[in-house]
Amino acid sequence: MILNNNQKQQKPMQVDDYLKAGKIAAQVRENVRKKNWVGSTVAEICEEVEGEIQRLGAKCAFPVNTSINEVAAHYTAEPNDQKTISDTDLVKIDLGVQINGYIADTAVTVCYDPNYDSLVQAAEDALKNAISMIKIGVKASDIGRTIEKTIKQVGFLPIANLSGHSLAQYTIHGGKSIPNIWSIGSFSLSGSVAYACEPFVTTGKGMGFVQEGKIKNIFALSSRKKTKNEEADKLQEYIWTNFNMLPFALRWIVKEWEEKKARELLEILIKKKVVHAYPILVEAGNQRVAQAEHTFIPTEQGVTVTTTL
Ligand SMILES: [Co+2]
Repeated sequence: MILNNNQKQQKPMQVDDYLKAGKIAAQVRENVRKKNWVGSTVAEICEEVEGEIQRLGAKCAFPVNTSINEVAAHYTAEPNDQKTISDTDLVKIDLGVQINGYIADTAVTVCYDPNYDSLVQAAEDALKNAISMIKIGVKASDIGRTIEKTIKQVGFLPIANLSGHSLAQYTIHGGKSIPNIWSIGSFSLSGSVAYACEPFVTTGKGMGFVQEGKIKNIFALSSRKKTKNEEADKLQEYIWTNFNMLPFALRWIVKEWEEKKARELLEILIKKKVVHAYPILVEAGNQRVAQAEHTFIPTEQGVTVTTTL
């Protein structure tokens, strides 16, 4: 998950909450990895995974992303979305857990076409090699170089315009990016910040970058102001109370508002620039994309990966 909602870190980080969120995220991710999702709808996947996060005592930091094949990121199920996983699909399931706004962001790619197992492996290897070089002071550009090298060595391409990111309380993108390629204008990792590293990999036939698609089904508050529409302001208040500035899905508001009404009110909030709608991100050459992701905090000796069991 990569959304930037322009919030800056306000408080010192709470390591305990990061660790608690990370454990829950890891547990849920490993259950996702083990399960066979063929025949499941994306609505079923999202609801099951989000339900498990809540049963384990945490909140979702964003709607579960179920991005299929050439869709790299930012697809979540519409209410009752009947899109179904087939026995040749590759699905990136990206999930976020938060405790008091401290976020664990992690992802796994499940793949039912053996021809693409190596693509998934390349994403996992790139993440592993990146994590193994991290400690306080390491340059983000050097992490990008390692990710790029790992992926290109096996004939695949990193997605150049998707990157990992710093996290902050109630903020998915804390302002610093961890690139998936070598890039200029770097910074050094701090021991008092949590980051997510998320290599995305496509085939040698891909373009190696993503473009915005037409579909938008993830939203987040971008400002807070009155709209002169009482119902829309009520929805705005509901979003702020329940999700803060974090992303949400239409699925999460149709419990309180009838779907047609919810869509209307959301449209008003988008027009008034109170809510931002995030488009899906699609590989520019329409090639399949695999992803792996962990959240971590750098230390003097190395790294604490919060999203491990
Ligand atoms: Co992320």
